[in-house]
Amino acid sequence: MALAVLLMLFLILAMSSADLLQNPDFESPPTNMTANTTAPFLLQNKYNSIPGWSFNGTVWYVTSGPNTSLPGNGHAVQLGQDGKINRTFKSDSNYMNVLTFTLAPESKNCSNNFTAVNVSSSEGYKVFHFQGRYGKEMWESHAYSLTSWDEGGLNHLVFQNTSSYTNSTQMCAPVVDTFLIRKLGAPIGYAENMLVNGGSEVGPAFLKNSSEILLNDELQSPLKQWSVIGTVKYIDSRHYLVPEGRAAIEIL
Ligand SMILES: *[C@@H]1O[C@H](CO)[C@@H](O)[C@H](O)[C@H]1NC(C)=O
Ligand SMILES: *[C@@H]1O[C@H](CO)[C@@H](O)[C@H](O)[C@H]1NC(C)=O
Ligand SMILES: *[C@@H]1O[C@H](CO)[C@@H](O)[C@H](O)[C@H]1NC(C)=O
Ligand SMILES: *[C@@H]1O[C@H](CO)[C@@H](O)[C@H](O)[C@H]1NC(C)=O
Ligand SMILES: *[C@@H]1O[C@H](CO)[C@@H](O)[C@H](O)[C@H]1NC(C)=O
Ligand SMILES: *[C@@H]1O[C@H](CO)[C@@H](O)[C@H](O)[C@H]1NC(C)=O
Ligand SMILES: *[C@@H]1O[C@H](CO)[C@@H](O)[C@H](O)[C@H]1NC(C)=O
Ligand SMILES: *[C@@H]1O[C@H](CO)[C@@H](O)[C@H](O)[C@H]1NC(C)=O
Ligand SMILES: *[C@@H]1O[C@H](CO)[C@@H](O)[C@H](O)[C@H]1NC(C)=O
Ligand SMILES: *[C@@H]1O[C@H](CO)[C@@H](O)[C@H](O)[C@H]1NC(C)=O
Ligand SMILES: *[C@@H]1O[C@H](CO)[C@@H](O)[C@H](O)[C@H]1NC(C)=O
Ligand SMILES: [Ca+2]
Repeated sequence: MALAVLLMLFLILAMSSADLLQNPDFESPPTNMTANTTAPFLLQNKYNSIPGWSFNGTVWYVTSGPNTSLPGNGHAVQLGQDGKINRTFKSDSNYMNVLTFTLAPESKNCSNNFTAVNVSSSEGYKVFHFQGRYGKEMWESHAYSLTSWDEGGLNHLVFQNTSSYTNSTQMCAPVVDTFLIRKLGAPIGYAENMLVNGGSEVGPAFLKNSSEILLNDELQSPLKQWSVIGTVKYIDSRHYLVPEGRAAIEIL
């Protein structure tokens, strides 16, 4: 019995390597950007590229400031007209991969639903909106589950601007940052709880600076074994009082 418990713990530890991506947070600046260059900095194909990423359309390299709030004091990219960024990573077929990323509006004027990014992968896509009413920050963490991949285990992730331009006084191009991939192992069931992943421990990685991730409307949610109807917050025990373990769900 004790051995079985230890094995389960080992699985949980083995899965939590959170940085499978190179330059996941855009802190390695674009080539051809000197110390003198001021952000926002328009990226142009072939003159400058962001290590680890490809891009197309209008993409800006931005710095956290009064207009754009980011997790930490860092940098991010903003997807303008037809703007998209993409990258490839190798999935480990023994695990389900879950992506956590942050989404921010261009300015405070863009709160409700104007800011949207389409995240696509080998298996489909999902459009994420900045909801702007569940937290104190001007950015939100979202999660996307990756359950399949191409031959060779490759997953192609694409993030593109799908903000609809409904208000000409508002520029609502999405700002994205901080991509974490977490490999989810087998969920744990406790002897006294027949519900697999009943403790909701097996879910997306939290950002270093943030303790909540928004999950909405998904049959196969990033929270292993759970479907989500409506919007819920996945919260971390470091900043919230959770009944048990590492994480919990707050129904909104
Ligand atoms: C920064 O700009 C100044 C003046 O424009 C220039 O003299 C200097 O060489 C530049 N430094 C770098 C690192 O590009
Ligand atoms: C840097 O970008 C400018 C255009 O913005 C281009 O003329 C120049 O060749 C680029 N330099 C390098 C090293 O790519
Ligand atoms: C950028 O997008 C355009 C239009 O979709 C396409 O024709 C072009 O090949 C793309 N460029 C790259 C480098 O992917
Ligand atoms: C913030 O936004 C205002 C209005 O769009 C603009 O005038 C100002 O230059 C921006 N500031 C920075 C630091 O980007
Ligand atoms: C995130 O953490 C860094 C240092 O780890 C801190 O400087 C920054 O203010 C934090 N940002 C937020 C939004 O909490
Ligand atoms: C992307 O963002 C810009 C705002 O800068 C907007 O004009 C445009 O309609 C958005 N959508 C697409 C699909 O490019
Ligand atoms: C981005 O997508 C283009 C077109 O599909 C591809 O050629 C390129 O290798 C991709 N970039 C990365 C970093 O995966
Ligand atoms: C936000 O909207 C207000 C009022 O419409 C305007 O004065 C301000 O410049 C806008 N800010 C930005 C960053 O666009
Ligand atoms: C934003 O979108 C959600 C889901 O589509 C909807 O329930 C909500 O009412 C929208 N909020 C606003 C302010 O439009
Ligand atoms: C999202 O992106 C995928 C892949 O490019 C595309 O097939 C799909 O139509 C897009 N959906 C929306 C709503 O933009
Ligand atoms: C556009 O945004 C401004 C500033 O938030 C607001 O005053 C105005 O009513 C909006 N217009 C439309 C058509 O939504
Ligand atoms: Ca960053």
